[in-house]
Amino acid sequence: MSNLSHYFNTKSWSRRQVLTWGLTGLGITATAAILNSSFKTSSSVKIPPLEEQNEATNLNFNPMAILRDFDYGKVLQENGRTIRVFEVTANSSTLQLNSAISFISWNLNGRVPGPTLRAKAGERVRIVFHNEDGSSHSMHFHGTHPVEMDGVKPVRHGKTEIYEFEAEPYGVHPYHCHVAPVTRHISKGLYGLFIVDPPEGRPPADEMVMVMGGFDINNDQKNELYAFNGIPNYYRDHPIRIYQNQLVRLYLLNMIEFDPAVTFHIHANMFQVYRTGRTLTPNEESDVITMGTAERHILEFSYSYPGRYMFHPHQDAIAEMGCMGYFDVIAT
Ligand SMILES: [Cu+2]
Repeated sequence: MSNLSHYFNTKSWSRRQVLTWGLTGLGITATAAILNSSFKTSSSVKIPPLEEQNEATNLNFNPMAILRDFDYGKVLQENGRTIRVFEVTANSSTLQLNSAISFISWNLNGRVPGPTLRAKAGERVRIVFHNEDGSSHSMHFHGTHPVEMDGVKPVRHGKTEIYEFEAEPYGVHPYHCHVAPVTRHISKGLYGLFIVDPPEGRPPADEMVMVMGGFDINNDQKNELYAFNGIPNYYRDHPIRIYQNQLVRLYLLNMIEFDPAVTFHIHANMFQVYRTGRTLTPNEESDVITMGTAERHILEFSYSYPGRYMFHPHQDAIAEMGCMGYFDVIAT
């Protein structure tokens, strides 16, 4: 089974889900035909149970949940067209970055990075963006779209903006706030990934998302802390469990401001690189890849031997300031 099952498998409807979604409402006049909108893993892929990894935290969100959380939106039929609708809300919240440092983030749907929005190439997507934060923000998507949908116009507190366009081209695209100063709006947490799947899907894999971010704690235009998925050193302290000999597909984005480029490196293994997610066959193989800000790739790998393996940027100073994690490879 490929990723297409996420879009076409409608068996997953449950009465409860339909009721829940129906009550949520979108405030949009449409004939709501809610198709599959939740993440379903291919039956041939095994994922270690999240419960075992979900230790009590005082965080607003759990980076372990963010890792494999894909937002497929809600599918509406409107005037004979299929539209995938996403709801995104900007707000502020305090992140406990470590035991000593709390940081007022600007975020989307209460998390840093924002939700991983996912659609299939050619689908119409509608992003309903509510700004509940005191400052003006916007959502600017990479990928192709008309200028009206480019998301550079500030959306004021209390306002809603709708961005609607065809999801093209397939690949891995960042989105981020584009209100000046953009460095500040991004480094405070207003960014995320927009995955556009190729029509034919990709082979089954344990799919995960990592977004690299930096935090400028003291407004000196430099980062004092860094993180994969919002919380410094989270995956160092809570290794990501994966299974031996099972393909991992990592959607990786660098959204670190102030540092021109970083690398990403995995230990004791090589990965296949699909640059910008724009290919179905790998462009190259390596164990370290360089990304400027907003560069992103799909990396695929599997581990042959059980054990704990580090991953981190090979700018070791950045790794030592929070961008550090482990894969915990479970014997099968
Ligand atoms: Cu902003």
